[in-house]
Amino acid sequence: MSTKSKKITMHDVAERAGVSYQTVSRVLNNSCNVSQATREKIEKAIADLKYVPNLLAQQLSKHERLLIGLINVTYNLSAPGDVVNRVRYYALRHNYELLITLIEENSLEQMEHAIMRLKAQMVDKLLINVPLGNEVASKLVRDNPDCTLVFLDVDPFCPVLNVCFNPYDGTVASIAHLSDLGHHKVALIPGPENIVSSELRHNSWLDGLKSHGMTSVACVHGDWSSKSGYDAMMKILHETRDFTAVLVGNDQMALGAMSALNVCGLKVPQDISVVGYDNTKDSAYFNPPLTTIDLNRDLQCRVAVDKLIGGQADAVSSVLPTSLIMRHSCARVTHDQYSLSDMAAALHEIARKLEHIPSH
Ligand code: IPT
Repeated sequence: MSTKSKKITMHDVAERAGVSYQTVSRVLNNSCNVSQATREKIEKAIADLKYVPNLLAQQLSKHERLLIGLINVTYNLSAPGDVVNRVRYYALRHNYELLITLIEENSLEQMEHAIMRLKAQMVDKLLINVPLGNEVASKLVRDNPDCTLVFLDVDPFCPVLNVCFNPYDGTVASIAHLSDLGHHKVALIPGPENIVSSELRHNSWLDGLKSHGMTSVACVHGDWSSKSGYDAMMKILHETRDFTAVLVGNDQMALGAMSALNVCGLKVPQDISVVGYDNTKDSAYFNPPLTTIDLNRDLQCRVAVDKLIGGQADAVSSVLPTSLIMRHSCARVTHDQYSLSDMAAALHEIARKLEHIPSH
């Protein structure tokens, strides 16, 4: 025997309140031709019976779909999880429900499948927080003219409608900061290869280092996770110790990198300075609190949801700035941090200058 009780319908509510089915329907649709007394009777019947209105049926009858679809990479990383929470918050503020589809791998096939599943649930407004190259993103837009697609993880200058960050502002500020503190040689731990945001951050480091006359002495990619940051830092330390700072592609990898430095007896920031990327909430509580690049994800999600439900008037991409947040993981270079080769070069330079001083 089934233990499930019978599903309560609008007919049950009407019977309990002693009104017609149409009157219940008018109350559920917020129509104004119902007296206050009748409305209260119906609301009481709904509460007594614990009736749950069928949102989908209501929306279908009004030919409106208050649904946003979000296709997200699996959120065991902190930034994608943050996006889900914030998109949900802004969707609900506009009375939209959120349907989430997670994908494991950013392939065209998985994307097409995810879009199809959401379309099958009558969703025609989609946010896509999956790293995609220009070609795949443009193909998805071409193949889905019946949907509005807003992308959160593509090149900000890609021709599809997107709300993305320009990593250059933050990077330039972080490299200028390290240069002011006397750093010349750095190690790099970028995110995964062939991922747009990771490559943009990496390229912006290389440009920034070049313009400040600094050099990258080692580079090992991670996969955004703390473990990969730890492994990459260990690998770098086995190759060389001829650097005074590390630029890391996100805060989670920076956490792992700081742990590896610590295990190897190097103190942050006295021996090695570290800069992260993301300004995730936790980074303020790392030991030491992490200097990082802020991506205003709240703004990104608010603007993206507005664009998605705002219609054609808002159909222009927004490039959001990134900025440096200075905490305590960077310090001025001291002389005992110089490597033997740096010291030899400095002595050589002093000797050269002394040779030119006329003797009396
Ligand atoms: C990007 C994060 O900065 C990074 O830490 C990682 O979580 C990655 O997402 C996962 O895809 S943010 C992205 C919108 C550029």
